Amino acid sequence: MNRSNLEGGHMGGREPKVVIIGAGVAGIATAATLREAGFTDLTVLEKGTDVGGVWHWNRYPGLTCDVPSQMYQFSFAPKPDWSRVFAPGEEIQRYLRDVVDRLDLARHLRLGAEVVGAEFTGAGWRISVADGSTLEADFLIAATGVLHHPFTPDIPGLDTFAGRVVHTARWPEDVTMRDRRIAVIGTGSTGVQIVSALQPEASHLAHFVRTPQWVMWAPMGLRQPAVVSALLDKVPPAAHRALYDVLLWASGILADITTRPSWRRRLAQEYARWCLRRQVPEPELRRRLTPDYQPLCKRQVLSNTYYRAIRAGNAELVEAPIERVTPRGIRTADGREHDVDLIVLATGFQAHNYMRPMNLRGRDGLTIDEAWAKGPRAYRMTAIPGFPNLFTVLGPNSPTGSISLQYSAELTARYIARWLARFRDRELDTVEVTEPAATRFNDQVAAALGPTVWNTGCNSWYLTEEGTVDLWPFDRATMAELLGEPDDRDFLVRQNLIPDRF
Ligand code: N01
Repeated sequence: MNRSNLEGGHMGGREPKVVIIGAGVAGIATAATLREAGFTDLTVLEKGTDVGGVWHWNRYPGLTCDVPSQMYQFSFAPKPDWSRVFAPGEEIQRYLRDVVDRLDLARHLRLGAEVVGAEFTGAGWRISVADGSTLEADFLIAATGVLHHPFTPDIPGLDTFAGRVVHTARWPEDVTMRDRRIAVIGTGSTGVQIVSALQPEASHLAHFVRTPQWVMWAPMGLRQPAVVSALLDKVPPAAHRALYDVLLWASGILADITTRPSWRRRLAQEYARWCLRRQVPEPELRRRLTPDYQPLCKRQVLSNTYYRAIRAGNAELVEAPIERVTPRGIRTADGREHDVDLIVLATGFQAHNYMRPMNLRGRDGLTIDEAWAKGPRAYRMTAIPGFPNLFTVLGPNSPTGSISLQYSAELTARYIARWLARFRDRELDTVEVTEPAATRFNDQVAAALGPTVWNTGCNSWYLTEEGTVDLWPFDRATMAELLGEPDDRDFLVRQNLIPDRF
């Protein structure tokens, strides 16, 4: 297939019917990219009441993106006037909504449509929605995200608590924080942000930290200067693109320091240690806040407020293991009772579920649970043996810790568009990655994960239940190469299954 097939002009072609599941960053990137490539028969099914995915569901106080805003946007939809260098969650959700409206993607969108099942029919997909409706599609694209299913820990007695228990990813509007005794459990990016936000209001805040985190200082509250917004507003699209490319290139530093050991990694790690020394002068508290694993091993937490918050007079760090929740609060293994009015679970997500618990059945009735019995895996993040005409965007091994998500999603969508173009040109009816190709890719990933910092002995949400790191261990150039022109040798490409519809 040549590139021109991709770029519209499909005289006499057969338009593929495409269903995309999810209208978060991945789903919006996919819909926009496919539209740009000339595909029009798209339906985006989103279970939420609005677009945005994680940015729609997460509304907890203090929610801020820890990726600079100028990087946390689509290449095709630059926003010149972000309010801050690190944008608040609400502004990102508004941006995503705005992109959908501006690009007229809303006409493809069905909100409140939760996909409960999808079955490969031999030539395409039959998709079942919770409201009882079904859709037929030639291709199914799962853009269901990573930080999707909140994780609620199985703490004994949690259901006996007399006050309120709130998960950060399902924050209710009517919760009172002022002058309350608040317990926050968990110290990932979310826990650190919400402790900083709630501490000034709470009468007392107890932060339950099972494993301390390295917290790097970054100017999270810094406003984007008006002059920058004005300048960006005036630059032509080509200049925006150039700026985006420069930022992408600069962000390669993150892939570099995380994927292989070097003096650059050591320097970044030394910075994390320095931040702790500098911001926590009290030796005893500093000792308690010092992790026993390398900085960058878990998803790095950035904050300019956490250490100040935890040192405040009304805040307390609790490292004693939680024994149980009682009607009055939390009892720890050292026998202490912590009386609280509100328990906040900042305990993260079941990050490796992807499209599960949806009932997904591929060729010969193979379920996704069977296919992933040994953990989630996909060829180049996007294709799964046994699941023809199905692709994932930001699927297994996506770079949630090193490369721009938007970039990765757009690149994957362009890769998928190449297959769709071949369907349109009647070069294929179904396409399925082979088992050996997927195994080969997974072996390459496993070997490349060896020297990554994520593999240096910490427990993090990057690890699957099987203990493997579910991340992209290569650099961006490798990603661009692997998601360039599809390699037919890795696929079963079948033709003449579908009678002409036109
Ligand atoms: O979740 P996490 P998160 N008892 O999995 C603890 C993104 N994000 O929501 O380390 C006690 O990192 C657990 O303890 P331990 C970002 O990618 C982005 O904070 O397992 N504690 C840990 O401390 C981030 O990495 C932004 O010992 C329990 C915490 O819960 C990802 O979301 C903002 C426990 C979970 O931390 C997830 O972050 C916010 C138990 N039984 C989040 N069970 C941006 O700015 C779990 N924990 C883009």
